[in-house]
Amino acid sequence: MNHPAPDMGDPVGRYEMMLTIRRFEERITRLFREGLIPGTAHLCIGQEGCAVGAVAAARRTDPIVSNHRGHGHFLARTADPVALMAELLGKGTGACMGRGGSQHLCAVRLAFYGTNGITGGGLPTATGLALSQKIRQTDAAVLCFFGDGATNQGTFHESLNMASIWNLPVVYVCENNLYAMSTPVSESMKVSTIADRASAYAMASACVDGMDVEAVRLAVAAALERARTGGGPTLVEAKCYRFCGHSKSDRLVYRSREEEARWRLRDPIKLCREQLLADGADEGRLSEVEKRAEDRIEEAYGQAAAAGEPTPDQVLASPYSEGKGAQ
Ligand SMILES: Cc1ncc(C[n+]2csc(CCOP(=O)(O)OP(=O)(O)O)c2C)c(N)n1
Ligand SMILES: [Mg+2]
Repeated sequence: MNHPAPDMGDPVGRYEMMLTIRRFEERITRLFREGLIPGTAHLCIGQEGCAVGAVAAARRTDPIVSNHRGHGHFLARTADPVALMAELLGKGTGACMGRGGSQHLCAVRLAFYGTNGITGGGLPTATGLALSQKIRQTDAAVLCFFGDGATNQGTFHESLNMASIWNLPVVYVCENNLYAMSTPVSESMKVSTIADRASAYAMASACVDGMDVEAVRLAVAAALERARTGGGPTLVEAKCYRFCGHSKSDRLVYRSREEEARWRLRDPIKLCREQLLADGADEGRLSEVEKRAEDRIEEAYGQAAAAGEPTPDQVLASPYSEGKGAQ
C-alpha cells in the first residue's frame, strides 16, 4: 500500500517530505554500494530545506526546472519515490521508463521539466518556459534550481538578462552549497553574496538561510507572487551545505571535517523538528511521520525492485509525449 503524500501546505507535511527525501537518498546510497544501481548520483542530503521550501511555495502548475542534484526537487513535486526508485533501477515503471536515470528525470504532467547534467543547462530552459507563460498569458510562474557553480556559466547571465528585459515570470533559486565539485565559491567569484549578481540585471533578489525550510518557503513565495503579478523575475540565493561528496567518487579532500561538523549542527531536518516542537507540535505525531517516511521508502524499494525491465515499446516511446514521465 502506498502512503498518502505529505501535505506540503502543512509544516509537519514539509518535515515529512524532507525526511522522505533524506531516507530515499540514504537508501539509494546502500543500493549503489551493493552494486544494484549503476553509474553515479549527486545527493542532496543537507539541502532538503531548499527543495521542500521552494516547491512548497509553488502551485502544482508552476513549471520546475532542476539540475544534476535533483532527487529532492523531483520528490518534492511528484511525491512519488516509487517512480524515482524504479527509474534509478532502470525499470519500465520508472518516471522515464528507466531510460533517464538520475540526470534525465522528468514528469511533464506534473510540470517537472527535468533534471540536467549540464551545469547551468536548466537556466535557458526555465527562461524559455517563462517566456511561454507570458506569451500564453497563463498565471503560472517558473521555478528554476541551480548551484553556485552554475552562476559562473554564460547561460546564467544570458538567462537573467533576457528574463529581466522581458519581465518574465520566473524565480531563479540558487542553492549555494559553497562548492562546485571541489572548488570553493570564494575561489571562483569575488562576490560573497550570489544574490548580488541580480543587480547587474536590475532584478529583485533575496538571500536566505537554505537550512531553514520556512525561510526558503517565504522568500520563494514572495518571489513567485511578484512573478505572477507582473513584477518580473527574482534571484533567490539559499545558503546551504551538501553533507556528502559531490558525487560517489568524491573523497572530500578539499574541505575539513570540522567545517562539515559545524554545518551538521544546522541540519535542516533537525532545525525543522526543533522549530515544530517549539511551535507546539506533538512529539508523537512527529515520530509517526518519521516512521512513515522510512516505511514509504522501504515500500518504494520493494515495488521498484519487483517491477519489470522496460519493454521494447517503452524503449521507443518518448517520456515527453506518451511515457510515464508525461503522465
Ligand atoms: C557545462 C558543464 N561543465 C562542467 C560540468 C562538470 N560538473 C558537473 S557538476 C559541476 C559543479 C556544479 O556546481 P554547482 O553548480 O555549485 O552545483 P552543486 O554540484 O554544488 O550542487 C561541474 C563543474 C558539467 N556537468 N557541465
Ligand atoms: Mg555548489
